[in-house]
Amino acid sequence: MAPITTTTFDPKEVTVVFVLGGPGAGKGTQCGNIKRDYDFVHLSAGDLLRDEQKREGSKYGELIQSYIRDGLIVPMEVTIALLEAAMKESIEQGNKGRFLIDGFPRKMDQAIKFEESVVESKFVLYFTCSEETLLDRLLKRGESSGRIDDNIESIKKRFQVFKETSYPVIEAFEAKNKVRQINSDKPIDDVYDDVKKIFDEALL
Ligand code: UP5
Ligand code: MG
Repeated sequence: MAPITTTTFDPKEVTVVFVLGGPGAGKGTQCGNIKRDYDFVHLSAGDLLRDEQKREGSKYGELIQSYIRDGLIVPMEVTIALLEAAMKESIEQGNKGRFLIDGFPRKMDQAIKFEESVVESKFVLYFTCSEETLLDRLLKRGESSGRIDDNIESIKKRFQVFKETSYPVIEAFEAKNKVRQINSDKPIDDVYDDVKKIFDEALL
């Protein structure tokens, strides 16, 4: 009898790497590098939420905007639906099914639900960085990003939510031996040298 698959995608066919780290750790920057060199599709949960927030007719626009401004985590149903739809669309377009999921999961319920219903992750790439550096980067980016959460009040809230709510997700994956940790408190190219070692070893 064929095994019963309960997830949307078969982990033998679809590879998911969760890319996690504090606000401004360099998740998006390094995903751009990995995508270029290792044939992955980069899906930033934050970007998907920002796009949905701007989409005309979205019933979640206001909700997303207020959650993001306060650094809070948008209810998982919204984020998981956006990620799953983006994954399906990418595969339909002929992509291989190799995904970097950036900035998600950042709450335990999201991690459990995604792995139970969408697909299990292969591993977690976790960028560590001092809060001082993160603050410098985000304030600098805030001069031109137009992001409603790149201001000191929102940044402080984002740091707090990361420590209280998102870090436990990393610890839970760590307990399963799935975390590959990289210090991102150094120049972009040096961080990427460490990233490459992990991806080369993972033989993806
Ligand atoms: N930079 C990057 N690397 C550098 C380096 N090594 N040296 C010097 N500078 C470096 O980088 C940030 C800035 O630093 C850039 O200017 C870059 O040039 C520079 P970036 O690569 O953008 O870092 P990243 O980790 O992606 O930072 P980001 O601000 O995107 O992280 P967040 O996790 O805060 O943002 P995200 O978009 O993931 O989420 C935003 C909000 O969306 C959340 O707060 C939450 O409200 C909501 N959200 C959910 O509710 N659910 C989700 O699942 C996801 C998001
Ligand atoms: Mg980002």
